[in-house]
Amino acid sequence: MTQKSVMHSAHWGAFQAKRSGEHLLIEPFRSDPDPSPLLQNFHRALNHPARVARPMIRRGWLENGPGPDRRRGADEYVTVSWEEATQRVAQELKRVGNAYGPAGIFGGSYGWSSAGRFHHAQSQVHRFLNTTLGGYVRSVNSYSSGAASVLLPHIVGDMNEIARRGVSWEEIAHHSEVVVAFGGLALKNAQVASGGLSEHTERGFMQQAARRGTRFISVSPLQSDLPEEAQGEWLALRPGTDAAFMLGVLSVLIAGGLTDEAFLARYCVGWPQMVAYLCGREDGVVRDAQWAASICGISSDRIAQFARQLAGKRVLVTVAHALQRAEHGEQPVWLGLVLAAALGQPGLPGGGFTYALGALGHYGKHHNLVSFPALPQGKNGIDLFIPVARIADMLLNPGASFDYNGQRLTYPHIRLAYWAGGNPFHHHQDLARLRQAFCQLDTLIVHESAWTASARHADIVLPATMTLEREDIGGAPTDRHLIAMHPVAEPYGEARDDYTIFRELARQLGREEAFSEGRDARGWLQHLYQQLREKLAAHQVQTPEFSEFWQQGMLTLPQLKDGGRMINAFRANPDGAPLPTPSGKIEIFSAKIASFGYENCLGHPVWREPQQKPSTDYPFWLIANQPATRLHSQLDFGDYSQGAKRGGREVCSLNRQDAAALGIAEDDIIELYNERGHVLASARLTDGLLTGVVQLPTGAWYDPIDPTAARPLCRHGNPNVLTLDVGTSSLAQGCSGQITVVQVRKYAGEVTPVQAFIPPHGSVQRVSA
Ligand code: PGD
Repeated sequence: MTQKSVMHSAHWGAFQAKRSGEHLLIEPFRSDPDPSPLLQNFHRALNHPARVARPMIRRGWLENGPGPDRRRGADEYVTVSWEEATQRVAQELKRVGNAYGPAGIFGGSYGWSSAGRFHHAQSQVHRFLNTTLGGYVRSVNSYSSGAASVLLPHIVGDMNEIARRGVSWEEIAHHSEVVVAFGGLALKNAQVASGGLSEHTERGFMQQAARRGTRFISVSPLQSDLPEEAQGEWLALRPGTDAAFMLGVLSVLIAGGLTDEAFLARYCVGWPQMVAYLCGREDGVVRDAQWAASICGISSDRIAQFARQLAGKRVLVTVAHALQRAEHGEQPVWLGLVLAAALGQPGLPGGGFTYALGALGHYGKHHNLVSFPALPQGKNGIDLFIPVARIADMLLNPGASFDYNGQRLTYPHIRLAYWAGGNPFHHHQDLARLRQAFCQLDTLIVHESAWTASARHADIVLPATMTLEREDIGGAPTDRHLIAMHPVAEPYGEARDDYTIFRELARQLGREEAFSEGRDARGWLQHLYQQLREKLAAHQVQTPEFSEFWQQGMLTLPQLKDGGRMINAFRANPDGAPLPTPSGKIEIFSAKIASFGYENCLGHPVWREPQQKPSTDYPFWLIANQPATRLHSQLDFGDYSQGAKRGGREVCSLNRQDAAALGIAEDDIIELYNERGHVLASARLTDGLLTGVVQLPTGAWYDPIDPTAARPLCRHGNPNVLTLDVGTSSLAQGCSGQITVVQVRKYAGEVTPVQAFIPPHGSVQRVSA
């Protein structure tokens, strides 16, 4: 293994890396103006004791064979050879495949995995199951944008088109007068982008816009959602009440004659129905500023002032992922679009509606001229799917029917789940319920590089390499740099890359040629790169041979200057170049959605009170948002993530006044609890959030004292112990884990150290690389 510094890439940045003893020395990519501190999480990751070193099988599964088992999550592991592990996996796949067909196998395998186009774990799982077993039950949509990705095509167009090509950061810097960011524009979110992000430019664009005079207004319960660079205003509202606030704002605009009626008549359908709802003609309830104030906690005067200042300005409205990751999460996204339309802004440079600006480093950027070819997935022989966040419902209720986007679907009976590149015990809600769900399976197989809680619930754990231990090509559709990802270290212990694991399994299933097409990993990289060259050559763009690219470490790709393309084209044409909606216009009222007859998602946007709201027993809102010190749960054992913990525990922010009333001081260990469980965290007192609100980020590895408890206690600080596992609505069935309600107290029980990073009992503790 070379000791010279080589190029590499992660979801949070490109970099040069080289080994120095047990450490990794990292230099951020030279063209990155604002590299992410998340790179520090790599420093000591390669040989961390939390790595999975050898194939492991859960003792209960090994001794009793496949079948539902309540010991999952609380059992010992037995080390086995790769030969035995792959034989057992192949045998079990054959058994399930023969007995139940692909309908018995869940291969959704949700998760962000790692950067690298070829070794992308989810793509590898899908290709493997399609080419060897004829398919699998899949999942659709994401935990990020479950509600928006289903809603937006009905009312304006494809979510990715809106988010990535809606309005560019350059346009904002040059044209926007007001940017209203529901859920803010926190830079911690824009520092990551799936596939890689070689240049972090959001901070610079925000500074540039603010200098020119753009007013940024963040509407959020958390002050930290608006970076200082934006020099903006914080409008603090109660969690989950943005829809009510927006309805109040619309009422003020209507009452003041400040709506753009010509735009609404020409480019939208359904404004009259919206007005009828606001004015009380629909159901007798007038949704004016006073009505909104009583729900969202912002005074009616402030709502009115806010509305009036927007009129006549170039206004951009953006709604963060977080708002739609909640019960009725479709509503604030829809209303954000309606607000932009009422102001007549969609399609004007730097104005209108954009979805989730700043939520990922992809958004508000330009697309590459051509995309990097994806690993072909093969053909899935069955068409059975679930909305991704309904996994526990599916496993607990086989045969039950459910609603989704106008369809009545049935949960299949899953016997085997295959996971690589995701951590359900990070991403899913109500973890005690998720454990029960996984206990129903005959077999759970997980490929992991570290002992995450998901690995600890698996029957068979196969050790996967990290990207740093293999070669790949890093790239993303909105990143102009293609990175040759050189390996920095030998694989840890006996770890293998997912492709090598699947190729061996395919061989044992008699399908190696179908899976591999005769290529090794390098052969695939050359093949995919060659396809890219051909795509570019069709546009008269010449590129170097693979060997030259590999040696140079990087290739700059041509990009399209495509901000706002779809919406701009739509507005440029007086007849409205049709949008991809049923009417060809912005749908303030959707006849299609209305035809589904869902009480929890009507034909136009509304305010619906969530079932979770503060009560005497659970008086605090808990915001469980994205962490600032790691990507989701990845490398939670890394230096940067660990450096922000206190006593090894995650930090929970609460308002000083609430803390005083509860007798809680800075650094106290506090307990957050509700009907689903208990979580410990270290208290941080602040004035930067509303009273009645506490905030605990996601991503601390689940560390239950008793994993089998009905209401487990996580001593590390994983908020998904507490969140409710319920879909956003019958329309999208998205994840609603952003907000829940809890009680908070100073922890009075026995304090034991966090054990999340110690491998489970019976497994090998450490292997030198
Ligand atoms: P990660 O921590 O990124 O979380 O959920 P996701 O499952 O994506 O997990 C990826 C896992 O893949 C890691 O454990 C990593 O070790 C493993 N891995 C990485 N590379 C490889 C590889 O090459 N091979 C294999 N086999 N494994 C690999 C994220 C999800 O959480 C998302 S996207 C969102 S937006 C949601 N956010 C929230 C939220 O805001 N609030 C709550 N309450 N809950 C959420 N859950 C969701």
